[in-house]
Amino acid sequence: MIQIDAIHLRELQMPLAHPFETSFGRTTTRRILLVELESEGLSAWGECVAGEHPYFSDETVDTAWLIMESELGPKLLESELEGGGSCPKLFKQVRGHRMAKAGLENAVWDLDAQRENVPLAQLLGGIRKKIPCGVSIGIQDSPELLMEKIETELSAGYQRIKLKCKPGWDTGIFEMVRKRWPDITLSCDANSAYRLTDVDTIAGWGEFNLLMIEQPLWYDDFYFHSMLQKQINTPVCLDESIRNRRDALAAIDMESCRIINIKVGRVGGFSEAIGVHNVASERGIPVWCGGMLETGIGRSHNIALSSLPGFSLPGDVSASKRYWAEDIIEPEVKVSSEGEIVVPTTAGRGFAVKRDLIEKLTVRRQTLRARASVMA
Ligand code: OSB
Ligand code: MG
Repeated sequence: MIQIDAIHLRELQMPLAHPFETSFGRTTTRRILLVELESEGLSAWGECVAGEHPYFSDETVDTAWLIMESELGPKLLESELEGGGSCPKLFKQVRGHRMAKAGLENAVWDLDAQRENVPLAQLLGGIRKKIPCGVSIGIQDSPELLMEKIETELSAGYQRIKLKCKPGWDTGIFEMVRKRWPDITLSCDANSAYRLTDVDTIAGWGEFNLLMIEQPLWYDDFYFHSMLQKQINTPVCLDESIRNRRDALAAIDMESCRIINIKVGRVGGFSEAIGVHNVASERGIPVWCGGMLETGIGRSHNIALSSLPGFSLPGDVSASKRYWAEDIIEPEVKVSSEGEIVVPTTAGRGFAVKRDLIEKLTVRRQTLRARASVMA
């Protein structure tokens, strides 16, 4: 049984190497919420992927901090755990706050992998030795800048290019990109920027041979995505809408999508991510691992998850240097010229943390401790 002695929460302020723009806004600096668990002399890490603003999801760094501190942290410290898989039941009484839950649960999985002396990927049920990588390219200041970015990423070896899009940065852009690169694997992500009345525009993208269109409609919708999918040939991929395994079941059953993006933070932790992966695999729906501009800690968790058999499409998990001047782990995450990341084979996450750098970047911290057991 696992007993947690202390939970250390910290917030880091980290400037992105390049600003990242989606249909909901531009991010230049990330507020990073890290969880460190202390247990029997071991140290395990998790990253809560909530953003500064409630734009991608309804959580923020501040709500996640509050919920971890006041609700989830105390539950974790009071309990004996079998592993990360014990967390969903423990946290069940708290509704929502899935990114906060994932930050803690994923750290417990890391701890368990260290205790068992196995790679985190193996503990999760992973089988892949290498994972295929794609990139998500934000909306740029000009089409020319976008073309340069794509050129750079293709030269680096990435296997799939995903373009962020929105009305006004869509059809013309796809046309330009396809003219220059007729055969690359290309997809787009609208982050809910369209409505069902845009069906003709979206159907028109059929000529660009997109691998998928990610989350075109409302962030909380299955029904209208199902109406849309029936009217277009390109597969819809859901991101924001899929909160858990049941959502995946419903979306697949309604044919709201033909592909699913799994983000471990969005679904509340590794246990639920495996659940989504399993129901999708059983129904022949390919999945891939999404990203949330993570540091190396969240990134190492994404790599481990991506090693599961159903992750058959290139994910958004890419090299550290695309995001950070200096990542907080070592070695940093590297992508080969074939566009692959090697899954670590050492115990736990497989990447060491740079404690000095983390200290330097920390702007807020708090420690929660287990109540000392009463001595007889
Ligand atoms: O919708 O996948 C998304 C980043 C922040 C919020 C939402 C999304 C993204 C990305 C970037 O697409 C993925 C990454 O490179 O980490
Ligand atoms: Mg997305």
